Amino acid sequence: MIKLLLLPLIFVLFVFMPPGTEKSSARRAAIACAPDTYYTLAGLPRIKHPRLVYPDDKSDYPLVVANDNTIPAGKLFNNTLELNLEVVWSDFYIETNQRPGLRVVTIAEKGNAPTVPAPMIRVKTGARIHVTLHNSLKDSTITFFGLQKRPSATSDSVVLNPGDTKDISFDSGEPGTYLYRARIGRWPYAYGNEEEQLGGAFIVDPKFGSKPDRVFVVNIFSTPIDTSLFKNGFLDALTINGKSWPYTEAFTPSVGDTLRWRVVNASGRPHPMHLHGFNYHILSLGTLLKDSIFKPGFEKAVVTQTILPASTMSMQWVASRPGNWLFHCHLSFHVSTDIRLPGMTELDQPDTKQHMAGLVVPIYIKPGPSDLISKGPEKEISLFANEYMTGKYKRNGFSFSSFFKEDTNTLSAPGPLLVLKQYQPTYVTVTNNMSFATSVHWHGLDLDSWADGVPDFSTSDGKMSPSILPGEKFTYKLTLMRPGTFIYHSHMNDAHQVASGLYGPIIVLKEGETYDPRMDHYYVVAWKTTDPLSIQDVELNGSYEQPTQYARLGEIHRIRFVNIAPAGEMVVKMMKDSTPVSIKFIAKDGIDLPARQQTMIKESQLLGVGETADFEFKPLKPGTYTLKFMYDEQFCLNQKWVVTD
Ligand SMILES: [Cu+2]
Repeated sequence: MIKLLLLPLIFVLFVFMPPGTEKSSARRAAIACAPDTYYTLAGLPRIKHPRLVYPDDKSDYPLVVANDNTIPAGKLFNNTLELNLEVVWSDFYIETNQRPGLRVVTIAEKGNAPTVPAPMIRVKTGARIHVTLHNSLKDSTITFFGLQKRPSATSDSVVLNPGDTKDISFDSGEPGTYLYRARIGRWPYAYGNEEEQLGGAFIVDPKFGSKPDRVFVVNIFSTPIDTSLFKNGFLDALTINGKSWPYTEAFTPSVGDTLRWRVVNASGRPHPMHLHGFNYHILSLGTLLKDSIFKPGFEKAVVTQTILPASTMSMQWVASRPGNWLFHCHLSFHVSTDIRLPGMTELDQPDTKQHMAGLVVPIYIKPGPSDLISKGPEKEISLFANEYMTGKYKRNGFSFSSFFKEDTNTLSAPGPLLVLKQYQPTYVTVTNNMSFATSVHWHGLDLDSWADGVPDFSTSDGKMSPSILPGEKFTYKLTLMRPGTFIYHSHMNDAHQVASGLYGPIIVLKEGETYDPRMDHYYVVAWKTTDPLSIQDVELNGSYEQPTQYARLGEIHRIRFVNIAPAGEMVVKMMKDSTPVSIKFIAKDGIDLPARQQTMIKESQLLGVGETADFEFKPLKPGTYTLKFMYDEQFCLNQKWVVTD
């Protein structure tokens, strides 16, 4: 029985977590600080493991080159792309070539160095593609996926036995953002194990070409290692275009630049991709073999979009304000320093405070004018960050009062709701009453970079968001450009600090609007630990069971959903008995959907970490309803609604 109950969770964990990272996070009682001992590469203590390589060791394998996806692979002859790809063993340095790396299987264009991501295939629609594939591995079969015409409902694969060479030809098919990938072994589907770095972009441009863009490919490698050798328990490489933060490519647009990005998730895990400080429009969402390009006017504006395994997104945004910003995966375990390879932290300079790693891209927008509007009287808010014990859990949480009492609910997660007004200049002073440093990010808000809360990084107007040390405080200025549902949360060692309770909801009201908690409801999903063992470890508004909600026939209730758990995607739906009831999807990430994008839905899209979504519920029949927040059919949180006339 226990096993049956756990099965859905095990499934959920497998799908959304890199193995090992959640456990290693849980073992860390406090934030991951750099150790007191620092090494040079020559003096670094070494672990002997067939997959771990050190740059000063002798190696017979070629060095992987990080592929920034600016140059398509192959050569075009008479509208046919001639491509020669080879699967090889290689040495892959995901931070710098002076730090530990991994021995992994990768793809090279014949005659060139292997690359991660795999060489980009990019042609115009109507082109033919002729690929020669070679498997140089002596003992492993390789299966290629995605080398076929688009769109397609069925996935073709090409299997190469050790030493095999094969030739295939196919038409490009329809324009779009796709991917191809290979796996070690003989497999019926495109992803599963994470023993390789074998995914690449596959772009088909329209006949007259695409506007200038950049292509990002996410790859994941993860293999277990004995915890007696390395306490994190896994050797991981989570990379964007072949590099891991802080060594990912930096972007330096000017104010006013329009950026078009294609994001290809070649990994087997979902990534909620979050842009700081700005919203972006989703131009398309695709898979290995099919792309959906949205018509003008139907391109949703968001700050976070979950890209599912072996899926793609293209996006566009305007760099409308100067400063330092991030585009990153919001899944805490994909940006945690726990995913760094052994020795990386020890090689950091003593004055660097790494609190992120993995899937993070920095954006440095050059000095220029700002698009922000602030007007009306100033508002000041005090927030205190506290630590306390509840049962066996060490918890943290925000409160309005400095006198936190553990036996009241006032300090527990989520932090207090901040009801703010559009355009009102709002100053929030955060006082750190905890024993470790923190920093607060105002997720989804358009604001000045210096107030964005990425510690020792967010910078503008000569000011910077600091690491707020124990006993210290810092005042952030919030600018509130849009009414909607937002989040505040720690942006320091997220996997630990967010899971321990340092998060809360923000509602921004339109000018002149008032907040009516009887009609306007927020639901914040988070976890009690980084390692939940049952659904009771998932928190909805800080607890598991929710009080019954009451509504009258014909009333319009607003349901605001916030996902700030360390990992996992949920759907929201309303049921009456066992039948789904339509609710209206009205806003995403604090951005009202234009009327033509509002839809009546029986189940929301998957909403991942760092996503918010608003719905309207207008009951038309009396009776008992259930509002459901679901990881899957069994693993879900419910709230009873009683509707009377
Ligand atoms: Cu991710």
